[in-house]
Amino acid sequence: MTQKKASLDVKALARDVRSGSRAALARAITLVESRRGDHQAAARELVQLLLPDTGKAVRVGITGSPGVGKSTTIDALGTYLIAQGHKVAVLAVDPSSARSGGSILGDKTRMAQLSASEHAYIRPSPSSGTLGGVAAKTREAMLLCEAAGSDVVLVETVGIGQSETAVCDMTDFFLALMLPGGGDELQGIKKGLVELADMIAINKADGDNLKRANMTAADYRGALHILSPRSEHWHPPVETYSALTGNGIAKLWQKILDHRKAMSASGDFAQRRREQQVKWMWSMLEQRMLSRLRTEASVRTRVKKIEAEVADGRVTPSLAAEHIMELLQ
Ligand SMILES: Nc1nc2c(ncn2[C@@H]2O[C@H](COP(=O)(O)OP(=O)(O)O)[C@@H](O)[C@H]2O)c(=O)[nH]1
Ligand SMILES: [Mg+2]
Repeated sequence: MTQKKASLDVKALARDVRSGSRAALARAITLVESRRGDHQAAARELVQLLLPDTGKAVRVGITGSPGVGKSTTIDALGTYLIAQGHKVAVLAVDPSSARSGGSILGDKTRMAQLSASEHAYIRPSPSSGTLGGVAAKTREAMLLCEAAGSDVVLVETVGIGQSETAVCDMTDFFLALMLPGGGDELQGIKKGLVELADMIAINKADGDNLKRANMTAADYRGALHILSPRSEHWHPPVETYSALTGNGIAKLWQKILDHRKAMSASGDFAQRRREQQVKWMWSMLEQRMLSRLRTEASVRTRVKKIEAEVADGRVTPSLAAEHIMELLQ
């Protein structure tokens, strides 16, 4: 067997991922992240093979401005969960990581405990450019982690609108972290973040911050009161905690479990997952179509020509769109 063939033995890779091999999981995610056409085809086959082994994890999205304590929280929560016998995967969606030269998860010193554990798997954001691309790869990485045995997946994102929506669309529970006081307590409301959140947690409720954290929590409770909740079966709670001392971490997890129970009982849980799957399909389709138009040499040349005709006013944009659709058939 040639080297190339061996490296694309998808069935063997699927088996190794299923067995819980970290090395296999890392290789599988690298395959999913690859832009090579043959790799992408193999990755699709791999994820399809592993699909029956996915879906059982608790998927939690975590957002918050830089410095709010996301990494510290993931370290504390992840460590707590591992002590309870869970296997935790940590992923990230950070489309800016290619430009900034480092993912939000790059700073592993803030996750020292967790990264030392054999029951945690931490993977930085893919740095492939567009948000759609990064999100798609993170979703597939999440499925691979589940197939490898992770029963909790934490997906971190930067506090930027579109990335937040993307992470919300791939998780069961969306957690928004905030700081005590400081005047930014209503930021999340202006940005519409609060509408996405299944819980608001005020971090750094320790030392001198304790009182301010409680006041901030009260402000959020008041604000949430006037917003209509996403589900009639769940009213997002506002909690305070400290990632540094670990105070309140167990309570956060309990809320996540309460939410899962309430959503499962009402049928909202299954409905959210179904909607996410379909949304995901459309976003993949959109991406593949755009990617064909932009990268497939023969198509690209003709698209460029049509584009020039539109620019010159020789062809109407709608007729041009029609011609481009024909190219895709
Ligand atoms: N006092 C206090 N500081 C915290 C807490 N959580 C995080 N920090 C500090 O806040 C800073 C930013 O934390 P980090 O986890 O890197 O934030 P991220 O940018 O959201 O990932 C670090 O100096 C942390 O030590 C907390 O619960 N209490
Ligand atoms: Mg961080």
